[in-house]
Formats: sequence, structure tokens, C-alpha cells
Amino acid sequence: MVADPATRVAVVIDPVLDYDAKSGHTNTASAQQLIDTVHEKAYRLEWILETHAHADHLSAAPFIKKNLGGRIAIGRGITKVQEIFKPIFNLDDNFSTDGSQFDHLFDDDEIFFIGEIPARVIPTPGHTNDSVSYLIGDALFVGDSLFMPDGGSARCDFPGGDAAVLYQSIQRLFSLPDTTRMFVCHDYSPGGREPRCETSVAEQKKDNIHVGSGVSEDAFSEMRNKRDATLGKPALIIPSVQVNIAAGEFPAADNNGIIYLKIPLNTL
Ligand SMILES: N[C@@H](CCC(=O)N[C@@H](CS)C(=O)NCC(=O)O)C(=O)O
Ligand SMILES: [Fe+2]
Repeated sequence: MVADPATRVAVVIDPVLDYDAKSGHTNTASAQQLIDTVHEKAYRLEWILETHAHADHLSAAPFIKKNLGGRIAIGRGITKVQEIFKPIFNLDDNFSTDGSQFDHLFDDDEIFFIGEIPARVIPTPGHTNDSVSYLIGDALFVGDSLFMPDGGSARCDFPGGDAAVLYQSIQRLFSLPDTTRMFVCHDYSPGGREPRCETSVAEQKKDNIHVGSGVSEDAFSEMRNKRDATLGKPALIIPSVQVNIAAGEFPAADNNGIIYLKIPLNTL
């Protein structure tokens, strides 16, 4: 959550809908914490921002919107992700691939305001086609492009992913002022250390184990592709993507009132 202290306008980035894959149960405990915080601090929520269509968790954007209002937004590249995954999930004709499920699609480098704080949408494709980073004041939310310096970078083997494209996106982030605070989306606690989420452009340029100290695009792509070939799919990729490309909305219930998700066999 990011808030402007002067106006109390707030946004949330990448809110999670808890999901138990074993039982198929959803749960709003994590999202409710965000809602409670907005109430406690008397914030006014204006945006629910997605950094990309996530492949490892379901979005709680519709639940947050229902409770607090705000507009659900993502980068315009979501249309490409929708085009890739519509046939994979054999979504019907009612599912349009123009991003209209979202309230707003950000153009590259679009500027918007959170109260009095300027924000810029920096396109950072590579992990996915639609990945963006949000620069809010001097705080940069990089989604899944970079992880903490000892964590490296995001995988690029999902449909539409591309290691060379991610390298170029990271160079765009590295061109920001060294003092820019950088907040990462995931931390997988390398070596079992405590989870961390904040670093800086300077630290990443110097120490990132995948792209720091001037690693070349070719060396990065080779490393990334080799590593990606060893990674199993995220546990929730199948439920997540079909929901998240619809801005977090579930399909309509069947005639028995139960909602079903699809599992494409032997496809992903
Ligand atoms: N074990 C995790 C893996 C999630 C995963 O693949 N995360 C992506 C970001 S959505 C990634 O880039 N991982 C990099 C890595 O594991 O090296 C899960 O099942 O959810
Ligand atoms: Fe991701």
C-alpha cells in the first residue's frame, strides 16, 4: 500500500486472494488486512494496481474494489497476455482480449497522481508481456523483474516471456537515479535469510547476482534460459492466470451455483 500523507489518497499494488489449491477454497484474510488498514488510517483508495497478470497467486482486486472502491489498472500489454492465454484456456467468445475487464490500461510512461505524489508507469516486459514497474515519488515497485540483489531476477519462461527483453527492461530501471528506493514483489529468502523487500537502484547495479556489475545481455539471457529450464511451474499458475487475465473475476457459476476453474491437460 502506498499513501500520500497530505491528502490520504492511497493505492494498493498486487493484492493477493488467498487460495488453497488442495481444497479449492478461496479466503480473503490477506486482503482484509489491507482493507482494515485503509479504514484505520482513514485513507481513500483510488487505485488497485497490478504489476502483471500473476502466475503464482490470484488477485484480490475485485474484493478490494467491492469494499473500498478504486480503479483496477494494469499495463496495456495485458492484451497480449490475454491473446496468448485465451486459446490455452479455451475461453469463450465473451472473453475479449482488449483488456476491457480492467478499469484502466496504462500506456508506457503514463503519469498519474496519488494525491500530490506523481507516479509513472515504466514498461518492464520480459517476465511477462504486460509487466510494468510503478515509480511513485522516489519509490519504485518493480513487480517481478528484479528480486533482491542476492535473489537475482524473475524467470522468463512463461508464454510471452523473453530474457533479452527483461534485460532491456532492467537497463531502463538502472537508468533511474541511484538513490531510487526499489521495492521487490517477491523474496524467496536465498540461503534461508529473513525476507526483505527494499533495496535501491545503486545496490542492484552493483550487487545483483544476475545483472549487477555490468553483465552483458547475452550472458544474462544464457544464464536466465539455463536456469529457467530447471524451474518447475508455480504451484498456482493454472488457477491464477485464468482468473488474473480477467482482472481477478471468476468465471460465472455453473447451473448448480458452483464456480469451476479449468485445468488444461498437457498444455502449459
Ligand atoms: N515456488 C514458487 C515459484 C514461483 C515462481 O516461479 N515465481 C516467479 C515469479 S511469478 C519467478 O520469477 N521465480 C524465479 C525463481 O524461482 O528463480 C511457486 O510455486 O509459487
Ligand atoms: Fe510473476
